[in-house]
Amino acid sequence: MTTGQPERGKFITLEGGEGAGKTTQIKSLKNWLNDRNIDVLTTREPGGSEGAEQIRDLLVNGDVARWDAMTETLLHFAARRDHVEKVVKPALEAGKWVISDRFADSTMAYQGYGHGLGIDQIQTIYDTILSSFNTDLTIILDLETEVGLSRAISRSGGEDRYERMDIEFHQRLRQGFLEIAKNAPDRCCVVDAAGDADDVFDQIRAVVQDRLKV
Ligand code: Z5A
Repeated sequence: MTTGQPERGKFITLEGGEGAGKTTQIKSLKNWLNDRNIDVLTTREPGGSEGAEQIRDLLVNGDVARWDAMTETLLHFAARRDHVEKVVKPALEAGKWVISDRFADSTMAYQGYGHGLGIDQIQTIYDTILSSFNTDLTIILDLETEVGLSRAISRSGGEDRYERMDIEFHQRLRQGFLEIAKNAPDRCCVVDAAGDADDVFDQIRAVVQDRLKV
């Protein structure tokens, strides 16, 4: 007997430092999944829902020091709660696969490691806001900090609030992402993002095939 409910979709996130190539790779991954008859919603954080996009504006613009680490973390989680409840969960329940450009591992890396708030505080907030909800697969694009920053700045002109943070901050968050992957090997996979876009996509496709049995 069938219940008529579609099978829940998969939630994939791409993570990494500035200019790691997430946006570029998400386009290729969506096309590749569509070719396999998988319906895909692409989204991003901070943002992805109307309210979260408004909060994004507070986070990516303005003075580098405008928020302390805890306030910044709470703004990211407020945006995330709205995004998950209004966009991500309904799409997954409708059977779509959702690919998000950044998710909660960015908060752990940027605010937890980068700003030094620490793993335990971020995890406690995560558990309160999202309970057991998590990604099915998180791909972390790893790249030399300087290379990523120069890619990002050549595209955006260095206007973004986070791009203007100092190099040590960006180095801490790179190490943070590598530690996150080490602590959650079933959910996360690190991909070397130094090669050209096709080379990076070949690695991502292999991970998705292996982990999600596409
Ligand atoms: N943030 C946070 O602190 N806490 C959180 O919880 C969350 C986020 C969710 C959002 O900015 C900021 O919020 C983010 C962290 C913080 N920091 N910043 N900045 P965003 O979403 O606007 O920016 P981003 O996520 O860092 O994206 P990005 O800089 O646009 O990078 P990307 O999406 O990873 O890369 P891309 O756009 O695909 O590529 C960048 C350039 O490199 C572009 O010109 C490409 O053509 C080029 N590119 C891409 N791939 C390659 C390869 N393989 N070789 C050479 N060139 C390449």
